[in-house]
Amino acid sequence: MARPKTIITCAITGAIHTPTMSDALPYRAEDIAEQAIAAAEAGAAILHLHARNPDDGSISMDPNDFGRFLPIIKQRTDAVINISTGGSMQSTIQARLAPALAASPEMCSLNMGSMNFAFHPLAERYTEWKFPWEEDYVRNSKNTIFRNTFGDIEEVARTLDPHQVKYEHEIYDVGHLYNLKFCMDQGLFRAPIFLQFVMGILGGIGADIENLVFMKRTADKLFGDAYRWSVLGAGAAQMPLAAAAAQMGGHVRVGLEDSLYITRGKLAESNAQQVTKVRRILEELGHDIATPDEARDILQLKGGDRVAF
Ligand code: KMH
Ligand code: ZN
Repeated sequence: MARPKTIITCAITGAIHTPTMSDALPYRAEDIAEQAIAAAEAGAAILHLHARNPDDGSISMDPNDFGRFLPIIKQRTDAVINISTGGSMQSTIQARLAPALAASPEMCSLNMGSMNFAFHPLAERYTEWKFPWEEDYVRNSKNTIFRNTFGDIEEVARTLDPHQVKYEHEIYDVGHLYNLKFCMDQGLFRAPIFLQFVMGILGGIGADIENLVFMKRTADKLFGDAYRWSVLGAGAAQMPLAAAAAQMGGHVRVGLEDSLYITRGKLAESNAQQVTKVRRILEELGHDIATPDEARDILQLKGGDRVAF
């Protein structure tokens, strides 16, 4: 039997890192589009996207800011577009949903539990900041709760139900798998579900292989063959966990949202550089990389012609 192909997702800019931390982090629409297109050309089948304010790189939940890059990416690649509903931790779930509701993409992220989601230790690395919002934003993560109640999750599922979006369920800890199982039993999601094990965020599970095996075993127990899965390791865990995940039969996620580095101590020049690296590692290990259409098939997506951008 042919070995299943490995899907590479690339998360282009996210909502954790700030412009001071890397000149490569894109925040203007044209830069987000260029980096997304280059990541797709390098082998990413799925592009996980956030928008930012073009003037200062702060987080934007404005559907118009997404609208400035989505059509460009669609015209120049066949990649699957995945829109974040994580957004800014201060926003309501309705505001976080608005970009996905406007764009009706093939995929959206959906965070599966409320948690501490902290990156304040990063602030100690910088003495000067490019933009005034950045330092407070990073330091305040010490005291913010990333809210994703059962009510919030249900609101996303019910609002987007007519759009037939496939979710990238963000699983930051083992308990989130049980939250998802409860929601599955309520009939909120269609199989196959797609899990993204997010490992190494301060507030979530640590990024090591024992934990990955535990997460996968728990998912097997709860979902049987009704799920597909991928891993993202935050920071230095990015490439090692991607290699481990692929060997365990999973898919992988890279991108500047999750790590600004290409190797220990060296900033990545672009998202495409990380995609190229992970692709090389996986191909060396004998894995074949999924095209966007193969990813659509594996995840049973509605198709790139059924989006609203
Ligand atoms: N905004 C972060 C707290 C996602 O894309 O869904 C988490 C996040 C994940 O954005
Ligand atoms: Zn994200």
